[in-house]
Amino acid sequence: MDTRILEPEQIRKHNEVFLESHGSPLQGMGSLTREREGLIRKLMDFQVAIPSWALGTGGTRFGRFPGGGEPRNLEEKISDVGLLHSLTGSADSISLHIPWDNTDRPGEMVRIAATYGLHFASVNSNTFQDQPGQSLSYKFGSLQHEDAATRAQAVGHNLEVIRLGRELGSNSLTVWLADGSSYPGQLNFRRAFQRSLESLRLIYDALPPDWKLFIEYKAYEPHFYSTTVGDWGQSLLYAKKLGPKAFTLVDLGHHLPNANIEQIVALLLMEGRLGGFHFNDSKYGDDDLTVGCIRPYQLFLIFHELVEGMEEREMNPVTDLAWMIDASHNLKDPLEDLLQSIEAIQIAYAQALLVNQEALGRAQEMNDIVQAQEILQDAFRTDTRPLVAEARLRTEAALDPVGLFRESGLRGLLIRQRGSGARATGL
Ligand SMILES: [Mn+2]
Repeated sequence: MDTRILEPEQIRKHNEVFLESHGSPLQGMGSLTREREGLIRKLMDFQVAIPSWALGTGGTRFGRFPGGGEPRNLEEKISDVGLLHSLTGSADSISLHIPWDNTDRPGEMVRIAATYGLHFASVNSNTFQDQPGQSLSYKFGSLQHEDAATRAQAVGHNLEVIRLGRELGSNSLTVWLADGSSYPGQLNFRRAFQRSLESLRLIYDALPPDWKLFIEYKAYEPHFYSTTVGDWGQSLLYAKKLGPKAFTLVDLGHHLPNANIEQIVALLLMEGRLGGFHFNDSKYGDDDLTVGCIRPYQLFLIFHELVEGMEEREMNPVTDLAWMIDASHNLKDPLEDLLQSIEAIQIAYAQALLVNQEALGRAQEMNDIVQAQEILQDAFRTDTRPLVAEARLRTEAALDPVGLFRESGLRGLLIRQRGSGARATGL
């Protein structure tokens, strides 16, 4: 196990120097109203799960350019998320992908995670690639496969993931299926759906009572003609047929271009079937770029629907939805990329909390479109970074996480500890 590579004392020193040169993050924002105090409290409470597969360099089908010092095993992945959590105060859990993160020492992993203040978020199954020694292939699908034995193998894997997840203290299973077809005529859509539903029902029935099943949809890729859970409608259909523990998971990059994701989110929340999120950003497809790097306004509009919809349903924003990042870093340092994503999520959340819901409701009743836009954009154009920084200061995290990561030479340290050729397991 890694020794802790960032001591609390280093963060305190960094914050002192920051405060000396920049002053309080809230300087210039006027006096703190009660509302803003409440908002800072909400930001302090808000936590995002870090995916284990995003701690190393991703790649494309054309190449991979790792930067060194990647976590070589689960302990080192936990250590990396611990580092992100101490820098931001907002990353208190890690989402595992099985079998990439398989462990025969789950109890020990729980203890190690706890030393960083972490727990295990949703566990992900993997039936989109064949593993060494696997008897039947998923080339033509897993839960939808024509062959009953292949379906049974895929179901069995999911049950195994639930079993491990229980030992890790997780309480949800995320299923993303690559199942689909690349050519017209390859598949009978209805039969593929029904076979998938039957398989999912076996998995659903094995869920512990307090668990949730997240059904993640994706429009295309790896298949290019049809996907068996292709959009939110299909995911919702599965969820409704399965029962109250099944939910739709929205990955921001899994839509066709220009889809109105905020409207999807609003309706799923209304139906009580929004389970959680995979945050990322994209220009064209499932680009898995840093959250908020391309469409920050869309991210804000999504958070606006979330905040409004969660209030309407009296939901707890910290516990009732699973907030996760799903990203792949081909160019940036994975940890710096994740720090930027966490910040972008907090900024958008804070902006959404600033929306004057009452005034917006009145403008909508009056068909005052101009005023509605004024209200939304007034919140979106508010610089919430000082509020987010203040929340970090109060949780003893770093005022400037990327700055501290760089000035402490943390990547260099990781490379010295783990080697320049260290390669994360997973994608
Ligand atoms: Mn995803």
